[in-house]
Amino acid sequence: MINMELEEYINLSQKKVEEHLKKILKERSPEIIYQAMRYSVFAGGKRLRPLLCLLSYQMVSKDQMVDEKILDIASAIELIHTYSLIHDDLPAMDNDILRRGKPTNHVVFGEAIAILAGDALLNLAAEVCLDWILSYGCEKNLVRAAKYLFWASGVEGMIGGQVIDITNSGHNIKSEDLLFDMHLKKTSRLIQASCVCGALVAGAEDDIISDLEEYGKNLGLAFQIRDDILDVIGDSKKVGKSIGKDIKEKKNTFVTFYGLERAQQLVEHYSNKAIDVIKKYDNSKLLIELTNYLINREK
Ligand code: GRG
Repeated sequence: MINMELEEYINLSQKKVEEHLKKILKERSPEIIYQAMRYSVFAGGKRLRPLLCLLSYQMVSKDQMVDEKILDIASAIELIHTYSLIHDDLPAMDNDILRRGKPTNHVVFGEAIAILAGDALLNLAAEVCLDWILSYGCEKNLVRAAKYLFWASGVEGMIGGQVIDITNSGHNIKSEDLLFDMHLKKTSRLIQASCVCGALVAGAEDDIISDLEEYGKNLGLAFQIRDDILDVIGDSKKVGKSIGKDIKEKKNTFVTFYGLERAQQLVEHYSNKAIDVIKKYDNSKLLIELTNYLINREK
């Protein structure tokens, strides 16, 4: 069950992010590349990372409205997330034909255009961030936010996590540290960056930024573990995934490492850790509700 206030906030923020992404991604020429970029950006993603960015901003600024100042970086995060999914689905990586219940980018546009569409989204994210920084007179916190975002998406983050994943698929990871390192980089980093960017744009002090960073890191783990569980128990509900695919292909997931029961305990452990670090803040109610909603999701 989703709380009414959270549902309203999710609807409002999704609408704002959607409008902003449409402005950023107007169709130009060459048509095919804009079509490929728009196809995946508007394919029905949850917009979780922009939402976390907006809610973290709101926790610090106590501003109930969606401020224009946060929308550029929130949208840039979604562009980076989308690029990572397009590339992750490619034949050279996961070789998936469905994402969010629809044919993947390379199935529709061909491999070369899908690679370029991913690259173009990453470039566009950088351009959006730089224009944003310039339009606010190079405020230091905005520069810090953009730097954090690109650090989190790079080799110390998402790309590094993907490398660990690819180089270990086909055999079981034996080390708990490596399993966590992989998921902290691949999944948590961009989620924690969403929270840190929100806090930075709201002008938070360093201790609040660290708390939101810790929140995002633990939420990212809980979210990934729940995702791994849903891949096993929720296949009929989880759109666009084939049954037990990760297990068949010997992907290293929290479920293959720990089994279902322990994995579910870990979801609770890391979501509690996430909540514990932000519950002292007056305005953290919606972030806490979102955490509970995400870890109980069925798809
Ligand atoms: C190719 C550089 C590169 C990285 C790929 C993010 C990623 C790394 C791979 C995607 C596959 C995967 C299972 C990632 C774990 C994180 C995750 C559960 C992503 C899906 O995020 P959602 O559920 O997606 O927010 P939607 O569809 O709602 O946008």
